[in-house]
Amino acid sequence: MKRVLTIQDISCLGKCSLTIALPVISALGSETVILPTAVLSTHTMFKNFTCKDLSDQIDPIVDHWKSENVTFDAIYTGYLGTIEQIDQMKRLFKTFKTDDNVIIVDPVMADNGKLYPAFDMDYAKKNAELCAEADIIVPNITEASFMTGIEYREEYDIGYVKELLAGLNDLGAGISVLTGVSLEKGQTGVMGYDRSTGEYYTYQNRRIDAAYHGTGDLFSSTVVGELMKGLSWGDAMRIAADYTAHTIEVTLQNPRKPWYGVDLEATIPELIAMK
Ligand code: PXL
Repeated sequence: MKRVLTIQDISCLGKCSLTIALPVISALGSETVILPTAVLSTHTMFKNFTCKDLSDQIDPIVDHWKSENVTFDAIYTGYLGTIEQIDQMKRLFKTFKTDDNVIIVDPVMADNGKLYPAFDMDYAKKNAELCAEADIIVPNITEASFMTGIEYREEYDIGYVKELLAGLNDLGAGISVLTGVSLEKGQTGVMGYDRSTGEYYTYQNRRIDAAYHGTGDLFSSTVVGELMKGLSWGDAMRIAADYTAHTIEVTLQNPRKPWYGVDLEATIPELIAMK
């Protein structure tokens, strides 16, 4: 069985970060090891959330695992809280990176042209440094624009997407995947660039007119789980995009849908069967 380490916050209520990564990656058949970076009462789209930073636990936990000779087939980082934590991730990567394992960085910090409440431009620049050390990065267009310094646009063509991918490639990651890329009206999906082959990958599916929190985490966690099953990165992206869209649709059909996240519990059985 593959072993995945995922490092993100625990938002106790809200369905994002670890409360998505843990069920999804486990359901896809990998042992999922978690390193919580903070405990929040809810995700940061609620008002008055509490937050206990766990930075002081990260290095001792890494040291303990090292002393136990623990190894990981994948290391996947999502929402991190501070610049210091990004430095801690760099140390963690150095400790656990091997020739065979894969580092996936989702530089969670922004969407729809805006940084999330906790972050500023220094944080965005620091995230760009972390992306440089990854095998695969999965920013959305907003995050890519903050990290590359390329202007954020709501209306764009494939030329703009390629410009962003070139900027991401310059950061240094192996495979850069942009999420939330809409190349045709009514469609949305991903476009990626693989530095080792010079090839682009594009996948579009139907665009659903609803924005839910945590769907980026759902996408990335699915990619990680599918990669661990041995799928190519292109197939992993396709399944993750389809699964995310389907879960949003199922959530919209729930008359008692919560505003703060998608009903992944309803769709996990289907995810397991997706090919
Ligand atoms: O889904 C990304 C995410 C993860 N964790 C926390 C968040 C967010 C987005 O706002 O607030 C705490």
